[in-house]
Amino acid sequence: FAEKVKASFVPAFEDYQKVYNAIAKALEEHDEYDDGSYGPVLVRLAWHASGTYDKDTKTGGSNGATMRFAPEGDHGANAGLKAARDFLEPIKEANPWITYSDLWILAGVCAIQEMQGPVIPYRPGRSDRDLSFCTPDGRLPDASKEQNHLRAIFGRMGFNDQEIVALSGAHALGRCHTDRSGFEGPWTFSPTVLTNDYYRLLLEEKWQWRKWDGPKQLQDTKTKSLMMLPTDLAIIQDKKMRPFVEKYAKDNDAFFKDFSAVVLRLFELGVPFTTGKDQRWSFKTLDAQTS
Ligand code: DDH
Repeated sequence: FAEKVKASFVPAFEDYQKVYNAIAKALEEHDEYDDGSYGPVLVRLAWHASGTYDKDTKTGGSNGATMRFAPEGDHGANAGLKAARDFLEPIKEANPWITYSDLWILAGVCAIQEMQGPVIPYRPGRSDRDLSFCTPDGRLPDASKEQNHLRAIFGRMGFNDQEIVALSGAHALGRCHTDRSGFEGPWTFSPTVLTNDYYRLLLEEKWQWRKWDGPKQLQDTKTKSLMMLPTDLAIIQDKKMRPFVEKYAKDNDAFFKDFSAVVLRLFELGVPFTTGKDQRWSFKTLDAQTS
């Protein structure tokens, strides 16, 4: 009988749109956090859940939500992401049918769209797995390194130079926290709105190494309020990557198009979908539903 009850509820697009709306409303309600939004940290949660993927062993990726467990939750790269997981807990409780792994990715999609980014098509199909599926530490990028490290890390996920640059534009959002990564400050003046400002500022501002006790990071000479990581600098120093930075700095539409395509791929790495690529959904933003 229990099996029958379970089988009788097959969530459809409308059910996921409802969860999307619940996340979007919670984002609006909790504007006391950080720069006024949990959006950036939700995007980072979805990225760190996905970015553990290894194409050779087909391990890691967003299927499993294994960051719920130590050791993965305690990996240095994941410091601070408990804030994002806790933010989503009431939504999981109200919608117990959705898996954590589908919920985290839906939250990433929702946060990007609600922060005025492009639509990220989505399909469910991730299942939660136990701690034996936790990935080893060291699969996510180290911000103190340079382009060869980026190529090794993102190449392992299956991404090329253009895709590394397109993904990096997410740093228009959010900030670094000294009690998380050790770095400090935002990359842009509007850290809760997705724009191509990350690329524009990277090229147009003058950057110098910050004089402080913390880890090596850059600051803009004009306002000294913005930051760049060594890995951010690497994408303009690299001859092959820099043209993509220039392209996205000039053309926000091109950035949005490529960002949507590459984030979609990132969020689907390693997921054994039973539905086809033609069955992805596009959620409506809260604004689009009320106007
Ligand atoms: Fe990132 N990122 N990221 N990042 N990231 C940090 C914050 C945020 C690197 C290091 C850091 C991506 C790529 C890279 C976001 C999204 C994405 C912080 C600061 C560090 C350090 C954490 C803290 O102190 O709270 C490095 C290195 C790379 C790389 O090598 C390319 C990608 C691909 C994404 C993505 O989403 C597609 C977001 C959003 C944040 C802001 C989080 C927050 O709490 O605010």
